[in-house]
Amino acid sequence: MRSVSSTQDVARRLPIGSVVVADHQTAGRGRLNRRWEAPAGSALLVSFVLQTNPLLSLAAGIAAAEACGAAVRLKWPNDLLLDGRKLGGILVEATPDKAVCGIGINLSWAPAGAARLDQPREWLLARLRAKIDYWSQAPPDAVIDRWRELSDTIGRRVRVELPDRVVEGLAQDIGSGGELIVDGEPFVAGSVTHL
Ligand code: BT5
Repeated sequence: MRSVSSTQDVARRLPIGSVVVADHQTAGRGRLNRRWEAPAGSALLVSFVLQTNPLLSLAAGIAAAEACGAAVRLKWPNDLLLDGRKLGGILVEATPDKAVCGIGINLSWAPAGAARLDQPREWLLARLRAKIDYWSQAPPDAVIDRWRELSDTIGRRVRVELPDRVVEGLAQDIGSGGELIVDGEPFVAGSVTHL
């Protein structure tokens, strides 16, 4: 599609198995109503309609990192990093009967301080479709193990910002439900900064 409000809004009305790709979004979004910016034609902007799966956000991160190439790492919970800078992001919006998994990856443009991949969109989309098929159905243990391997967060000092407090400590691991464990305490949500 050429221009949509958000590929998430189009995908939400479609059945499981659908894939929506757009050149441009007038209201691309991240988590917590943050904006996702991309000039027309400069990025891969795609939403997959999938079965619900509690580890889908991590599984989609793995799929996107593998599709982009070996240099890409993952920052908990949902950022793709290239050379420590944000290359792309993942937004999972679930209803009881399906999950809409949105992925944005910078190709020919990136905001200041962010990264871009400089690869053709169709090449990346074909690789991503295959990886999403595989990882969205992979066993939970395999998802957690592969996420650990691709992680740039585990082993680092981090700051976790929650609505009511801020925690700093060592990101030790992720748990079996995908939660980030910082100094022994599990976090299921929050914004993480690598220190
Ligand atoms: C994300 O949110 O990283 C998830 C982004 C998902 C975007 C895709 S595009 C296809 C589908 N349709 C949509 O409407 N959304 C999905 P979050 O972790 O909340 O990060 C958002 C923050 O990243 C913003 O507040 C900016 O600081 C930053 N940002 C915005 N655009 C960016 C870009 N192109 N590259 C890097 N960082 C960006």
